[in-house]
This record gives sequence, C-alpha cells and structure tokens, in this order.
Amino acid sequence: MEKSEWIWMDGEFVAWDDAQVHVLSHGLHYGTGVFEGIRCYETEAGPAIFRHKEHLQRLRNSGEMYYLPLPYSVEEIREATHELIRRNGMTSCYIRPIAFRGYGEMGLYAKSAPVNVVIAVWPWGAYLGEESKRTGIRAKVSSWRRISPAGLIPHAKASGQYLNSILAKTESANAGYDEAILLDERGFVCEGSGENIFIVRDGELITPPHVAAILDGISRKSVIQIARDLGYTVVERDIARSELYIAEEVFLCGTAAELVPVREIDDHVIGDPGEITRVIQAKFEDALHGRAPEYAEWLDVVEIPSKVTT
Ligand code: PPE
Repeated sequence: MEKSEWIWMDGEFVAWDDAQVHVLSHGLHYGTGVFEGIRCYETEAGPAIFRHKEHLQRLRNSGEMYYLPLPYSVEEIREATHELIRRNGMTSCYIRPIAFRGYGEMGLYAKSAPVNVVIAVWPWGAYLGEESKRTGIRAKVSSWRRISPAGLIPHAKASGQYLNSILAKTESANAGYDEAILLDERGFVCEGSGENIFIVRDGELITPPHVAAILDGISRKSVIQIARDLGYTVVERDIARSELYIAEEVFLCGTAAELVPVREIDDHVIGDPGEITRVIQAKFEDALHGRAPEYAEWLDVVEIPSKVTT
C-alpha cells in the first residue's frame, strides 16, 4: 500500500511507521472493531469528502451495536480527519477510521480494555481496477452465504465480520473471477464481498431492501436517489439468484469500488455495460467529483488555508 505521512491515533498525530498497537490488543484476537471506508475527491472547491457525516454516523451506530462506545463525537472525528488530510497534503484519498477494543484485558467480556480510535488516509485507486469501471467485471456466486442476522449484525461494519467477505472473495479470486456475489441464508441475492448490488429488469432498477442481510451502503443510497432523480423506477425487494442470469444489466457499488458494471455471472453473459448503468455511473462520478451541483450537499469540503503570498 502507498503510505502517507501521518496517522491520527487517539487524538495525536503519529508518524505512519510509528502507528503501532500491542499484539494483545483485543480487536486483533476477537475482531472487536468497527470501521468505515470513505473517499475524499479533488474538486474545484478543494478536497471534498463524500457523505462524510453519514459515514461517521454509521461508524457510531456500528460501535453501538457491538458495545464499543466511541470516546469521540462525530464532529471531533470529522475535524480530526480534516486536519489529517491537511497535514498529509492530500488532495484525494481513501479514509479509514477504525474504533477497536485495545490492550488491557483479554477474554470476551473485556469492559476495561479501552476503545481506541485511529484514522488513516492514503491514496487508493479503483478497488476492482480502473478499466473494469468501463468494461465490467466477471462475478461468481459464492458458495459462502452472507452472515445471517441470527448470529451477527449484517448492518454493522465490524472488523470480525469481514472474515465472511474474505472467504467469498478468496474463493472467487482463486477460481479466476473478479468478485463474489453472496446470497443470504434463504438463497436470495445480498451483495458483493464489499459492494451493494443492483440489477435492471424491464428497465427498472432492483436492489435488496435495506433491512436485508446487507451493509446498508452509502453508495447504494446515493445511487437510488440519483436513479430516481433521473426518472428511473427503483424497487427494493428480494432478488432470486436466477434473476442475475437473465438481468438486462447488473452493477455493484461501494466506496472503494465506486460503480462497477458486471458483464458476466457464473459464466452467464450479461454483456457490455448497458445504458442505464452508464447513465447512472456518469452522474454518480459527477457527484463524487463535485461536478453535480444538485448533489453539492453530499460533499464535506476540507478547508485548505491559502498560502500567504507577499
Ligand atoms: N457491502 C459491504 C460488505 C461493504 O464492505 C461495503 C463497503 C459496501 C457494501 C458498500 O458500502 P458503502 O461504501 O457505504 O457504499 N466496503 C468498504 C470496504 C472495502 C475494503 O476492502 O476494505 C469500502 O468500499 O470502502
């Protein structure tokens, strides 16, 4: 990975190579952490963080769900992130805040172990490849089912839960595919290993409802709004596996991946990115990069003090 200079750790700015934790940190052993993936884009108004407060609110909510009370407010984490981007001199970057149970007590009920908060920023290119955003990817339905709400909390973005995504991603990559699509325990379509999914049938967009066993993605929510504003119908309902194979269009969306068309699933050809995918992708990209005035409120602009010239 590409380094930046500074990492924010519990209120201090620490040099990248010195940002270390103890090997007996609770989160390392039990996966007790919650995190976010956020992107900052270079825009005409300066570096701008996409839907920053919503991501930080989700971080707080994930923490609440797993009994990890964040020792900082959303506003404190927001301001720390702005300062971190300024100090690192970044114009665009990926932002990874994480809150985890740290060092001090082992065992499952380790209330005295502190909750540490770290924010890192670094340059991270298109998750599934820049080319894939134009041409589309090949996906495989995973033999691993998405975690069930019967045992974990699909709506939380929690560290330990990503073992499920890693099993699915590894299986699909080892089989030569770009991405995995996970079904829920009933056999309905959930999402990619790190992205939400949309299909197009009869010209309508369909995506699993936000109460499904999915991460209720912020890109997903943005895509739904963009699609409706463009006049498309968006239906939130269960999707059968077989619908993937006969859909007119399929795409995935997430912070790291952005919006990526799917051209093939389980060796069924869906084809080149279709018109609806391309129209929504273009508007979504405009919104991310600050080129869509109607979505300007989604951007949290980082103030960069202008250099004093004499
Ligand atoms: N589902 C999952 C399981 C998921 O991890 C993500 C984000 C999404 C849906 C899309 O959510 P949103 O980013 O709010 O639109 N995945 C993050 C982590 C990826 C990683 O490998 O790390 C991301 O995209 O940043």
